[in-house]
Amino acid sequence: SKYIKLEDYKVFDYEIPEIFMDFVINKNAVNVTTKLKLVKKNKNTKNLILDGTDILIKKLFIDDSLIEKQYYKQQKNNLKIENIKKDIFLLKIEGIIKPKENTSLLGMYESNGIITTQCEAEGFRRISFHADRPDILSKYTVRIEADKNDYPVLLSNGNVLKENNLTNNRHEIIWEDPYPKPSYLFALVAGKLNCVKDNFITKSNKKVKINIYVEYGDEKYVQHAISSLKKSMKWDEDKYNLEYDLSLFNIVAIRHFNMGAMENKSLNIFNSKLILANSETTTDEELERIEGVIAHEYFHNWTGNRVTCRDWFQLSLKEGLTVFRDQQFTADVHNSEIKRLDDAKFLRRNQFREDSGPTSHPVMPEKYQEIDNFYTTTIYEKGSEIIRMLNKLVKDENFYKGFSNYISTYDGKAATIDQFVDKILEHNKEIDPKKFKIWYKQNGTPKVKFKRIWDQTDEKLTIEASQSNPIKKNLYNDLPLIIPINLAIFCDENKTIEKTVVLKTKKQEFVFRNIRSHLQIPLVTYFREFSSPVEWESDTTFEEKFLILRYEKDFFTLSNTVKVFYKKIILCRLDEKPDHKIENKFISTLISFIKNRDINLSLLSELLSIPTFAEIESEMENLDPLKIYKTIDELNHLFGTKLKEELYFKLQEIETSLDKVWPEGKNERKLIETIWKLLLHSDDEEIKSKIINYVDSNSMTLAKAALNSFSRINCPERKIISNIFFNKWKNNSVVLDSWFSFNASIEIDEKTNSIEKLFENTYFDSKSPNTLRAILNTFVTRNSTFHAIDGSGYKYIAKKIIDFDKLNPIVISRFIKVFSRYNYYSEPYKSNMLETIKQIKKNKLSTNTKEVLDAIIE
Ligand code: HT7
Ligand code: ZN
Repeated sequence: SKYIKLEDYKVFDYEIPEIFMDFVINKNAVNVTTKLKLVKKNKNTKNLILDGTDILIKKLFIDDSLIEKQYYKQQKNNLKIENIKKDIFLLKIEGIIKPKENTSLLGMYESNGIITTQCEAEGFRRISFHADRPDILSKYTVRIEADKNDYPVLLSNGNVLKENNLTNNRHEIIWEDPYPKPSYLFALVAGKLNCVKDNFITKSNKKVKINIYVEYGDEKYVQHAISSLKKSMKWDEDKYNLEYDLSLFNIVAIRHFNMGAMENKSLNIFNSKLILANSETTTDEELERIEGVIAHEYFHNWTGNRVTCRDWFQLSLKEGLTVFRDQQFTADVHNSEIKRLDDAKFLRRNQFREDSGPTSHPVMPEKYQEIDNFYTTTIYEKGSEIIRMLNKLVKDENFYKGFSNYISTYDGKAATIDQFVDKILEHNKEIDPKKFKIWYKQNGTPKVKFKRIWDQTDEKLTIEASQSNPIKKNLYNDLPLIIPINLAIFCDENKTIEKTVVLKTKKQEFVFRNIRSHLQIPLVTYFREFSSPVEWESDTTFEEKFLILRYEKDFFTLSNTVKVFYKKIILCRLDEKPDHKIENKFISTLISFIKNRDINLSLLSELLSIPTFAEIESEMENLDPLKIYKTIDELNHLFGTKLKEELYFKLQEIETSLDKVWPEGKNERKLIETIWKLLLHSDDEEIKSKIINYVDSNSMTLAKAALNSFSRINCPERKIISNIFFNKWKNNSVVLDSWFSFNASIEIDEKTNSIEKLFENTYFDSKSPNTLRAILNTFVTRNSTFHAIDGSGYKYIAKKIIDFDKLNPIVISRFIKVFSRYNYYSEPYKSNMLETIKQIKKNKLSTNTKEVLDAIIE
């Protein structure tokens, strides 16, 4: 079968305790000589099959004797050696690879003259032959040799053992990594890079050298990355008692990179946009994200590297856990309530969308074709939510004890999700590990229903809860999950009872006694702090929801309730039946939020933000996209007009804080973006001239806020500010991507495809996934011409998909999910989309993209 299945897992026939690699970098190719120390474990085999793709074999040796050609067979993706008599031997493979010809950004490739590697998940096999699976852990020694002018910097994992000058202006360096690691954590970088140095003293007083390598000229942008790294190192010591284990930590910034970053042992490689940052070039949100990703990759040193995954079905063991840790970190160093709100929003918008569509899968999938397609928000963010629930269920003391136990038990080994959960639940009597693990096997978003039964005389409130899963195909989906529910019972304005209850069966009753309430029926809010990754339904009326907006303090619940109102208002308008009563009352509530001087301004910005098309799209059925865009524009206009006075007042109040240095002033800057957008949509000319001045601001947050607030405002000023931004930033490729994105959002008219000229722009770099994503993702989520009624937008994007899939399958197989909800669209959009998908399918596509397409139309 074309699927790799979890149930087929078998240990490999050999162990590879040591690897010696020799890289000779020449002009057009790299000679790679690998010596694998092989120890046979399966006495019944005489064969050895290693993975390997696009490697030219020059010679093979076993213990220095040449293997004649008839004893080995090279196929497209592997190498088979037969009749091996020895149990322990050294296999030497001399191969040649061509990084300059590699556009996939996997294995070894070149980016702006710099040679770099990306081995996760299965890229190592494009560098050398290997079992290339995460349960083979080896000690690596690596020699790199290259021309001194072209490649002055030569990096790999671990410590430098030796450095020498050679003849012909060449040099060599030998790296040794003392910690056994799987092949996906191997890395090599060679090129002209400048190094910014710093250091960190660990809690046991060890000095760790920090070196950040960037292209010449970019040195001035690395201070944020350095301070983020040092914060992360300290936090991991304080929170998890985990100390860095080597005396050198390198980070390299690379322009052409498929994902955010990679946690290679002691040599993290980052997409430049996640290293090069300061408040002049980077928004507040990006600064926080960069800090979070640097932390994430650093935290992998223990959760992923020292304890790794047995197989790729366990991917969430390292990714879910490390996301959980980076979310905790950001919550600790910034505002935990806002962070929770942001994480819940992200999950609901992205993971719920994925889980209700054709590519829905469990956090521990049962099968896959291309593992690269499984670096999903389900594995990462839902994986993190599951660990958050575990933490909540066993409480902090047990959680951290279990965690430490997990680390010490599996240090230097490859582990499974089962083993992790067992360690956390080891000393717990209330939670059955077997039942909890169902979270990893179900797909789809579980749904919980609540009903209140109020007995005023007995002062007894009963809450009936039931759970179900909308997806029936997966047999595990019929089993009940263990669901922690944070709830609040509001008896009146001043009396609130907060509780965590645990739903363990399909139906359950929770009884609360001695409830004295003046309300007709006590008001209950569920899943406060978004305590479980589920959807829910309750008997709360809209009248009561207005009360929630008065009584609640929990940021998530407030923002969720506001979202319910926006959705209701949008739905009524889509039905051509605007509910003016609710609209007016809701607007009055928003006014009281604006007038509340104590409210967190980031939260206020959240409450005042009308949902975007992408948010609505992920939650609706029978979608009419053009109508949705129109309704959202109308609402921005209406709310901007009705809230004008209060918004102007708030604007004045916060303007003095705009110049503060991040993280100071970030809430004010976030709010100003929301206010600008609303006011601009209310046809306010005064605000227009005010905003334009900020496009040139020395705060990128304000500059981009100014630029983006014009995205859907068709006026001559839009072109002017776009030009100002372009001319200022055209030589900074990281910043310029925002300009590409802004322009991809602009609708000229319903027929004109405004974005083709972006691909023709001299500054467009077709090899840069960042730019490609900036244009494509924005066009499909923020530009309604994508949904042109004649299907031309879909056809246009189809062509881009086919072209770019040849260059970079990882980027395209992710992007193609834009068509995954075609079934939720109304006609003619649905048929147009389906037709487009079928047309795309007729082309020769990468296996990555094909697997996703097959899921979309079975
Ligand atoms: N662990 C890293 C994943 C990753 C990746 C996966 C497939 C292809 C390219 C990739 N680059 C990085 C990043 C992380 O989650 O930390
Ligand atoms: Zn990760």
